[in-house]
Amino acid sequence: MRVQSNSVHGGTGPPPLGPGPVLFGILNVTPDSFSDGGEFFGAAPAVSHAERLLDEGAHAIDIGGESTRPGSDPVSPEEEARRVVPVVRGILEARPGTRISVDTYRASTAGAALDAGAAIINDVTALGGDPRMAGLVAERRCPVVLMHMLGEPKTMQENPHYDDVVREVRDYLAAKAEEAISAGVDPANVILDPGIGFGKTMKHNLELLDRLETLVELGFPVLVGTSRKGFLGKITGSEDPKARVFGTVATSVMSYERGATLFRVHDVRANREALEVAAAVREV
Ligand code: HH2
Repeated sequence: MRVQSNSVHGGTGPPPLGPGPVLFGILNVTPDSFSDGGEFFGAAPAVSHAERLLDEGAHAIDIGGESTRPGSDPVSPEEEARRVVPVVRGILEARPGTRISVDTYRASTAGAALDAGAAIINDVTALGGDPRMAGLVAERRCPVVLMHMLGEPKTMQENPHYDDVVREVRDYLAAKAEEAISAGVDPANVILDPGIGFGKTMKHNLELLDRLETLVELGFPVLVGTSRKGFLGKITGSEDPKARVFGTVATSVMSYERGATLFRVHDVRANREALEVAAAVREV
């Protein structure tokens, strides 16, 4: 079977939820992202990489103009929009109808990207980074990813502490979903994300993955972003992020088993094929 195909390439509209797993291909237009910084910096290389991700089977492209790797510094809002908006336009010119998500916590960047044709906002601050963001996504009626993060990227990996990471992340996401809905966001447009690696030790990441059902039970679609992240390298010994594809695939499949339906990945083909197999098994 093919991983779902309906409702995904429409460009705009409701969240890309399929009968099967949905893949967001990662496109970082930054000089400093942890695994691919500088590679797709500039509109032309970024657009051709997006085309490659689509050819590999991505259902949406998630464009980020600011690295959120541990220790990273923010860029100015103007610089972020300058990086992202031409890439949104370029992808839609090359592949009209592509579903584009923009990884930003700034309403100005989000608004400019939506004007250029983006369809989804991926906010790693769960609408907490900019007081205008909730109103914007409510008004534009677009799907929004609400991600959990403890602290901020500059310092988030300095000794993160939880009494019960799964309970605290679940309570945080439930509260953020409620806040978004109170601000006018359609509940059907809310997607939740545990924020793997964002203010979490390896044990925290593993506990969240192991008990992902607890987040799925909140009743919103769950997106998981483990792709090439450091905790995988700690387990397998793969220091080069690009060599962490097998570990990433393992987490995608087990997250799917626990009810996640959206996967933010660099290596689209590997994750797509593994998830197609997992979906076929489920359908037997
Ligand atoms: N992870 C990263 C960035 N954005 N968004 C969501 N919703 N979930 C994630 O897990 C997530 C995210 C970090 O990965 P990457 O984009 O590859 O690196 P960088 O932040 O260095 O650009």
